[in-house]
Amino acid sequence: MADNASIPPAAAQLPTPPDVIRCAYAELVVTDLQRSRWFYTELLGLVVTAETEDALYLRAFEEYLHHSLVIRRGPVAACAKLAYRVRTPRDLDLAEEYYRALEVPVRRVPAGTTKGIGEAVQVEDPLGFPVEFFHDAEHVERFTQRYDLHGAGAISRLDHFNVVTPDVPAARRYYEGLGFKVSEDIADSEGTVYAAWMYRKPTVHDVALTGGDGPRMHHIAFATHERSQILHLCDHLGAVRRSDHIERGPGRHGVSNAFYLYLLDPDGHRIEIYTHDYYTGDPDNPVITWDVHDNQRRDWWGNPVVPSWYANASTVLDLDGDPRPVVERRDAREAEVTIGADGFSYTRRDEVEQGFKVGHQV
Ligand code: 4SX
Ligand code: FE2
Repeated sequence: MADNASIPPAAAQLPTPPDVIRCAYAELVVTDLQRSRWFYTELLGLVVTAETEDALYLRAFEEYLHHSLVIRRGPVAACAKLAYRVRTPRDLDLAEEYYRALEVPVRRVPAGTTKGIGEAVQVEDPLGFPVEFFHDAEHVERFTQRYDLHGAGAISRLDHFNVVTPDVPAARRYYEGLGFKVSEDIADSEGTVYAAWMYRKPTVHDVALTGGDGPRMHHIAFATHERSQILHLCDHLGAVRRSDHIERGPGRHGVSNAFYLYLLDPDGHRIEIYTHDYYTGDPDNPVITWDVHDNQRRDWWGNPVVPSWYANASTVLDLDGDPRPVVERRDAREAEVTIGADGFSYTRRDEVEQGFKVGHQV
């Protein structure tokens, strides 16, 4: 068999992709900057690197690039950008050529177009997301050992993006073309794929693909060092009677094995706090495929996923700042096949195979 037998012809004809290091920052549009300031700086404890009349540039305690999150005031809540860092300045040329070959909108912007970020290539990716590639960024103080500043819920760094897209296998092929590898996915025995987790840095993911109407942004995830920091965030929210910001968890994921919590910011943007996934950096890292009916896939303890987690996600903007229309998912939806009258899930597959009626109805 030829070496490239598994490469789809379209990908084989594309130029060399840029060398993506990792997911690096996101930009969210919020409708009330002061309300969001409380959530991101007082509750989550993110550090303010810079502030303008209409935007906050935030980083976590171990980050030394200018920001990992921009919160910008705007008329409608949305995700304005998902940014990846590339290895060298030359990778910006590769990014430009790559996306021109994909025939999607591409724009090269000078340094400083986003505060603290060098020259960049902005694209509307084939999945419809506003994506930026950059190499240079302003360095700021890394607060790793500023324990005097870390609260009990200290967040260390950005971990991943999660995007909603109708056709997960097509999105997976697009990201594989860009050099990402799959760590885990969720499928059924008929071959429908419901979600996939993909990485460049050696963790479970930089981006997760969630099957649904898209393009929409499902969540942005930040990492802590300890589970206790996630539990503290829950206690903090309870103490200020803002527990309604908690959407799902805390819990242990099946996929990724990470300990998690999903919060909703004041505009409903979903933020995950995540810790303790595993190393994936060897070239033969095994892919884990979960059965969509396995009731421990999304929560290792079998707790049900709340319907809003499947249903809701943030609008994304195009490069002109206009909301992107959404394309409907045509394949089966995970919530339908696992929840309610038409759905089922099990805890012990062998008992299901033997025909016992032990399926866990959630
Ligand atoms: O819900 S899942 O256990 O599938 C999951 C969701 C695993 C890892 C994640 O980062 C996530 O958002
Ligand atoms: Fe996540």
